[in-house]
Amino acid sequence: MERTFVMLKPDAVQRGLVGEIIGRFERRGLKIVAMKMVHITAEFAHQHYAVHVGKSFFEGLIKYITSGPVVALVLEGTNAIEVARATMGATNPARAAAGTIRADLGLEMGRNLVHGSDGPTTAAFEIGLWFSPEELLCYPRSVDAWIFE
Ligand code: DAT
Ligand code: MG
Repeated sequence: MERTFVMLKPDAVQRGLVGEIIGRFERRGLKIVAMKMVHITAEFAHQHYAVHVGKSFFEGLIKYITSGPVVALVLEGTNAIEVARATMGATNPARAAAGTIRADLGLEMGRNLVHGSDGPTTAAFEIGLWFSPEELLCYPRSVDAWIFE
């Protein structure tokens, strides 16, 4: 069982797509183990996107991600990191496969609706940055036996 960090970016909130996007992760079987709505500061955004400091798109990315509230989630399930990224689609919505969140709901790289951790190290860092241990809830679902073999 694996955990990943997912964020619904300000465009997802503004466009009323929160339910649609979370629903896609839920329907895949991923379990929500933490969730909150936050309007992050530029300082916090710099921490979250520290790996992209100095890149040409960095300032625009910080402006976008701090432009309104976001919804932060921790999702749990088999191969959660890979599965969440596959559900989101490629970074550029123009190249994302049909059926993914970014392809079905977006058009441009700078308005690509969602973020998902890209590996186990990133997931551990991002979950720790966004949530305290008490905010991560451990609970069984009655359907788990029909989702996890
Ligand atoms: P991802 O969000 O798919 O993990 P990333 O970590 O490489 O992609 O980049 C973080 C975000 O920055 C991405 O969601 C959109 C933006 N971004 C990345 N590369 C970009 C580029 N070349 N031009 C504009 N925005 C870019
Ligand atoms: Mg990334």
